[in-house]
Amino acid sequence: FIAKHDDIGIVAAGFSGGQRRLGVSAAPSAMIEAGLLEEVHNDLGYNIHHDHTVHSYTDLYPTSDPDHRGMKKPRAVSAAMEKLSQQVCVLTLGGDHSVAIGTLSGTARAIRKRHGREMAVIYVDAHGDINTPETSGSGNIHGMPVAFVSGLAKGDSKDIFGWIKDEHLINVDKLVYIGLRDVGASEKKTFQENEIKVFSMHDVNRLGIGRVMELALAYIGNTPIHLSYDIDALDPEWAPSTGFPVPGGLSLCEGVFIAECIRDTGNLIAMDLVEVNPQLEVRGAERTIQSGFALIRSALGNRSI
Ligand code: NNH
Ligand code: MN
Ligand code: MN
Ligand code: MN
Repeated sequence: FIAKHDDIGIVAAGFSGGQRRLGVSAAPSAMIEAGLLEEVHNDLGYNIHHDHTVHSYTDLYPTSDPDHRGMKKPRAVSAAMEKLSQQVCVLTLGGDHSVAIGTLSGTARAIRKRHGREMAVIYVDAHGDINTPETSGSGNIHGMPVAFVSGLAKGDSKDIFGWIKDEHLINVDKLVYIGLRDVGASEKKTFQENEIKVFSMHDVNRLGIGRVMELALAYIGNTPIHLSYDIDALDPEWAPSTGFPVPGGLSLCEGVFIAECIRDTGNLIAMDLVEVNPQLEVRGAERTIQSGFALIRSALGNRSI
């Protein structure tokens, strides 16, 4: 997959409508200004396909978008993610994690069409992101992407996630979480009822990240992998500039190791990097941006030693 290719599509999905903090839409431009495209081209050696546009998808926002089943901005998020789903790219720079509705559905569909296969998803996050509109306390759709793309949450009309068809769905049997430490009671129930493979921070601390990756990759087997990386999986020490930081997270070293192990499988087909918020400058967003670079470099690059 990407490891054997020298072409890479990059989409800047500066979408922030899945939560209520401004600033997360500025992440792609902050990363590009910090030299991301040059690094991917010059240092990692890829041919970049990029439209030199930061998509905010605000042109797709409807004039009226009242809450629906508790969801905030349901039509705006739905329309934006329907569009992103059609863009199907190797690297997607978010934006908040609602962009995973677009990226996961788009990659799942493409892998079905091109290879007749179901893909695996490795979801690295402090949070479960598997609330349904009915179980969400916040109504923020960035806490629901996995529910929508796995079919656990159903859409309604076409303009409220009704565009998500079977061909877009991911299989929860091929889903692995790493880094969780802030999970709601109903999310926990969903994990148990659906026997979803979760490596929480407790598991990382108990087993060590080396063993966690062995188990995670053995569970998935030889399958194309979509890596959806929420920067808040990292400890706030390494990623302070994010909307919903949770203490007790992955060290940068552990976070990078996850990306390297996935890269080494040769099965990585797509990656999201989301929830960097350069406007939340706890200690200067530079640290968070550099951590994001390290994750991307490790997922896409070759071993330096
Ligand atoms: N679980 C909370 C919610 O559903 C928080 C989600 N926030 C995130 N997810 N940053 O990664 O609203
Ligand atoms: Mn080319
Ligand atoms: Mn998330
Ligand atoms: Mn998160």
